[in-house]
This record gives sequence, C-alpha cells and structure tokens, in this order.
Amino acid sequence: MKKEFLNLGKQPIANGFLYEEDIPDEFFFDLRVVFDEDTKLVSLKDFVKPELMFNENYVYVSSMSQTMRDHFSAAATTFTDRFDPAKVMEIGSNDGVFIKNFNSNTTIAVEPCSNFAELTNQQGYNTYPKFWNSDLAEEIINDHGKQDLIFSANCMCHVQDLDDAFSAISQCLSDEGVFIFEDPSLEKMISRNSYDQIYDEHAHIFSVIALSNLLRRQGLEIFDVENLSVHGGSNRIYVKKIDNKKIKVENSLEENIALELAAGLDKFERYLEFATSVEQSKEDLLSLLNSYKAENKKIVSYGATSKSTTVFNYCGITSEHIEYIVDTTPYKQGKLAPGSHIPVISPEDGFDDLVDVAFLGAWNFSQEICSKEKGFIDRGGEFITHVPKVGVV
Ligand code: JHZ
Repeated sequence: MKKEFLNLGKQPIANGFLYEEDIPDEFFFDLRVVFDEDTKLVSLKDFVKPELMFNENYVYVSSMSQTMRDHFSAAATTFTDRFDPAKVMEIGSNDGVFIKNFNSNTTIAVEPCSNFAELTNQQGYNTYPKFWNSDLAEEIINDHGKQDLIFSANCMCHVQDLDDAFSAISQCLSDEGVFIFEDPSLEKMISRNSYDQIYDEHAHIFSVIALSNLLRRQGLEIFDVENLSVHGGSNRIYVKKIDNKKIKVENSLEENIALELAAGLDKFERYLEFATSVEQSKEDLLSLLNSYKAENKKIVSYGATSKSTTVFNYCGITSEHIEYIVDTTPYKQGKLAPGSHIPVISPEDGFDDLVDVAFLGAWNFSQEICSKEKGFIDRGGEFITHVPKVGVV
C-alpha cells in the first residue's frame, strides 16, 4: 500500500527552461511523494509523461562540471580493472561522458534524448534513441547479443516501471555479467533534508532496502554498494544474477541495509518527520532571503539546476527575491527558469562585483564552485544554501 507523506505543490518540468512566449503553455503537475509499505520504495505519486521530460530539447549536460568528468573517468577505470568486460552498454548516456572512456567497437548506448543520442552516434558509439524497456532489450540482444557490463548513472531512478526495467536488464545481461548503477541516496536525502532531489525526473528516490526487494523479483541481486559523494550523496549499486555464484556478496550490502534500518527508512513515520523538516526549511530560506532583501543586497542564484526548480516553486521564490541565475550551460542561458521565470544568464555576464549573495542551486558542487569563485568569497560575497540547514556555506 502506498501512503503519501509530502506535497511540494504545483511544479513545472524541472529542466523545462523556457522563453517568455512559452509561458502561457507551461505544464504544471502536483509533486507529491509516497512510501510503499510493501516494497519500501519512495516514489512520486503522479508520474509525468516521459516524453515531456526527455526529448530532443533536453538541456542537462553531464560533463558541465570537472567533478563529474573526473568521476566518470575514474568509474570507467574501476570497472575495467575489476571486471574486464568484453561488451559494455550504458543506459542514459547523455553527452557520452562515461562511454568515451571505452572502445566504440565494443560499446553501445541508450539515450532517449535524441539531441544527445545523435551526438554520441556521431562520436562512433551506436546509440539507441529510445527509452529503456523490455522491447528495447530484445532489439539490442538481436543486434549485439547480451552485455557484460551494463552501466547507468542518474537514470534508473527516472524509470517509472522498475519491474519492466529490471526484467529488461536481466534479459540483456550475460550470465556472468554485472549491472552497475548509481543514483541519489534516499538515506542522504533524508538525513541532509535535501528535498530538492525530488522533481519530475526522479520518479523514485532509492534506498538499498527497496532496490534489493525489487531486483530480487527479477532474478537479480546486489553484491556490493559504494557510497559516493557526487550529487549530494549517491549510492553505486553492483548487481549480478542470483544464479551467478562466482561473485561473492560483499558486507557492504548488509552494512548499508543496517544503516538504513537504523535511520528508520522502512517506517512511514520517518517520512512524516522529514516532511516537517522540509516545511521548516522553506520558512527558514524565505526569512533569510527576506532579511538580505531588507538590507538591499543583490541576490542571485548559482547553477540553474533541476533541484532549484523544486526549491523555487515550492517556496514561491521569484525574481522578486533572486534577480537572475548564472549557469555555464549554453542551452539554459537566455531562457527563464521553469515556473519561477527567473532569467538564466552566463556567469561571465552575471557573476559580477555587484553580487552580494548567491544561492547555491548547485550545492552539490559547492567545493568546485567555492574554489572557482574564491574572489567572490574573499571580497565578502556569501554563498547560501538550504542543505543540510539554511545558512551561509
Ligand atoms: P546538477 C540533473 O539535475 C538532472 P540537476 C538529472 N535528473 C539528474 O539526475 C542529475 O542531474 C544528475 C551548472 N554549473 O548536476 C551546470 C555551473 O553553472 O546539480 C548545471 O546546469 N557552474 C539528470 O540539474 C548545474 O550547475 C559550475 O561551476 O540538479 C548543475 O546541475 C558547476 C559545477 C555547475 O544537476
């Protein structure tokens, strides 16, 4: 049985950056979150049609930060050293930041955002411009056979029908193959109060407990879990077929499950407490912004993220509070942020000497941004965030 614990109000497409003339047609939905008592999975109550989010106009580029470029090249080395896979497939390959570390003759990709699929196809990686499901798994097996390493980063939590997605993995994986995926950790989201991990694309926020339950239903099991620092705290989940006894199940699985049980992630009450902290975070953020406004400070936002779409729309933050957002992504610049309609411009144009305060929309890159913008901090500029508590970084 699914029970609702959080309502983040009317929200637009989190990556739906738009022009002024598109405002009348902007799409909104109710962003509500539920806990499934049976599987322990946390999901959105209402899913948004995938084609509205992932299409030829998708704007999020994975290699926009040095942190993520380094992360994916290190991941590729780790997987090659540990598993030495003959055939590699990535699901949700975006601009190719991960696959570019592998030979294009033995690597294929799946990417429903056709602008990015076209890009990696041009780079020589056979990329299917489709959504991951059992029909596509069948097609891929016919074209290329089964795969030895299937990797997916920040994509499995986007897939609404997980039974079908994991069954498709089971179909497409060679008997001794490994499936490795990473997504934001529910435990970190709850403990850090980072409710902005919740938006249309994130159909689910995963606990290891829930994943273990769902994977087992498809003949798969987790054999290792790594806690990663990226994206505000993620888990990298290593999966094999249950029948494959050659790979040992590491202690990390039980350790992570124990940690989650200790955090109460199997109990609905814990989620109600989280909802109360989220409301408090909203009040605290509005009062901090209002106090800066009262002092006539110039406030901008740094990083036009999906996460900040949730924060701005949930808290009712508009250009009354935040003058504009700076972001390095060319596809977002010159547009308005979804729902709040705060303008997005480049850091070169907007991160000038007049800025007093910058809300870290990309708080997950706080280290990279603070070292890049040391001059701002040295002259008394303040980066503020709501994670884990509202305040100055
Ligand atoms: P970032 C997206 O979420 C969407 P978002 C998606 N659903 C997902 O799961 C995660 O990514 C992985 C900019 N930036 O990564 C670049 C600067 O301007 O936190 C990006 O637009 N200057 C697929 O959108 C944004 O910030 C900088 O110095 O919440 C960061 O977005 C740096 C470091 C970043 O993801």
